[in-house]
Amino acid sequence: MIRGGTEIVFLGLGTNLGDREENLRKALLLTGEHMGRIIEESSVYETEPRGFTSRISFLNMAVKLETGLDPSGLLGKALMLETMMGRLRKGKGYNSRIIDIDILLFGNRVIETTDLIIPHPRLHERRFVLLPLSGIAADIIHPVLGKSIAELLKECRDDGKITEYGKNYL
Ligand code: PH2
Ligand code: MG
Ligand code: MG
Repeated sequence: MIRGGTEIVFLGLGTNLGDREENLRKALLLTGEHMGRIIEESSVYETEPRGFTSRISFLNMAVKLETGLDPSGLLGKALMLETMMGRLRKGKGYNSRIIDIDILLFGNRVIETTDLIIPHPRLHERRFVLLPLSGIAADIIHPVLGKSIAELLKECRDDGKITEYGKNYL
């Protein structure tokens, strides 16, 4: 617990292996059980893989969460849930994955440790993060860049293909 209080956190979820819809459903369930209370879910988007090559596109979404955990506790849970769902981490660089759970924003905190950087260091460069996030956090100000998520989306140069896959998806 952080000084007995709770914080609002935004998570990014991504999957491009196996039954992608089922993976998101399961991740949402586990997130609600282990990480905090889910307040809002974004639409789901189908997105072209960025930063590595794969024939299988991603499903990406963002989640608004209220948590009593501190950032390193929350990261520990995210990694635990990824492992519980069968994610294997291998080699360097990006690989296809059953589930990726990223902490995008943690209140307006700025954190830089060896294990954890918040806000997520590539958040503003990735349309597959900004587009879902803008649906539930358009007016939230990025605590380092000093711009809203909506502004960052407008300025984002990422031209990866994205289509809306489903609303109210659960
Ligand atoms: N995640 C990555 C690397 N590339 N591309 C898409 N479309 N969606 C992702 O979630 C994603 C990615 C690293 O976490
Ligand atoms: Mg990621
Ligand atoms: Mg990750």
